[in-house]
Amino acid sequence: MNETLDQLMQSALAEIAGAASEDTLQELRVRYLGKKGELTAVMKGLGSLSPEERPRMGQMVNTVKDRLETTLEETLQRVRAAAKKERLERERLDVTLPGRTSPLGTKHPISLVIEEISDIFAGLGFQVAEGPEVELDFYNFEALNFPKDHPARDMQDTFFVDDDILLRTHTSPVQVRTMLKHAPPVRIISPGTVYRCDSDATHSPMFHQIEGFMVDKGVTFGDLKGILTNFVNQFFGAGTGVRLRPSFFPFTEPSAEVDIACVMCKGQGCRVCKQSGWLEILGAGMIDPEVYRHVGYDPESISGFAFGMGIERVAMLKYGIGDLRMFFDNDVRFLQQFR
Ligand code: 2NL
Repeated sequence: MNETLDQLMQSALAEIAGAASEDTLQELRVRYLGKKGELTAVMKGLGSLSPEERPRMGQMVNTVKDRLETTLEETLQRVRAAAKKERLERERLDVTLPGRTSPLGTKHPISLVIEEISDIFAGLGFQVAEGPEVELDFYNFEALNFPKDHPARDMQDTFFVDDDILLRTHTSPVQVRTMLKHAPPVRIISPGTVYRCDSDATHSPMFHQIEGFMVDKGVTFGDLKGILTNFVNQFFGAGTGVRLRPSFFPFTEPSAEVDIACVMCKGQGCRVCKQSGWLEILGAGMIDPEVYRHVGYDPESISGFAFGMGIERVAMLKYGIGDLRMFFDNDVRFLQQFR
């Protein structure tokens, strides 16, 4: 055989034999058999040989080419098999191991309290209603008899989006929307997120509220007291003391603050109730005729009561949570305790 061709073949075979990876083999294929490869160059040189030499040399080149191709292919198979074997030994998979379940999250305590309160009022004939958190001034203030210069309308308390558009400061606008849509009798509670421009250890600019109202023929202050006492006894435990104190709200007349006997000391007096034995949890009252005027109800033929409470406050009392900020820190060690 031609000496240069033989040398070429020997060095190619040696290099192929020493290749340990697919990449190296690919590089060698290009180097010898590629378009600009060394053997390809020899093939291209055949044209310059004499007609007598050409067939013999051509045949030799082809033999070398076949040999290199076969060897490359065999080596490739071997390298691949070795790599696979190595991978299988390294990546052990025990198919008999139990599967990894994705950990289940927990409901947020605020959601749990909203659900529990909603369930209690559902049992008393109330339906749950929801509404937008970005509201019109009319539903949030005007229809609820808040005078134009009422301090709650001030920039200090309300997040305004525009002159007439704001983040609702309570869920009462849901009640207004309901009354505009449905004639009495109606019994609705509206839980949800509300916003006030206030932020310190005991105030979050985003918090939660649940409001409720009932309007029908002949609804009295006695119904208000009965419904709310029933709720308190279901939520805080049978026999929890309830007390009503006169108060004021723009949208109710008369109005009352509802206190419960302190859940910590059972009315004995402690730090939580500031030694009074009582905790304020609700505001309530008979719906003011001025509200009925805005929603087209006839105050001469119907009457009703409404109430509102802060979810964070009752959740803190029920679960003994000492700091409002716990609700919004998203610490799983806190959140996982509520199942
Ligand atoms: C509180 C007091 C209250 C209402 C909310 C209400 C809604 C309509 C008409 C009349 Cl549409 N009243 N809601 C009434 C009295 C009190 O909330 O301290 N909330 C945290």
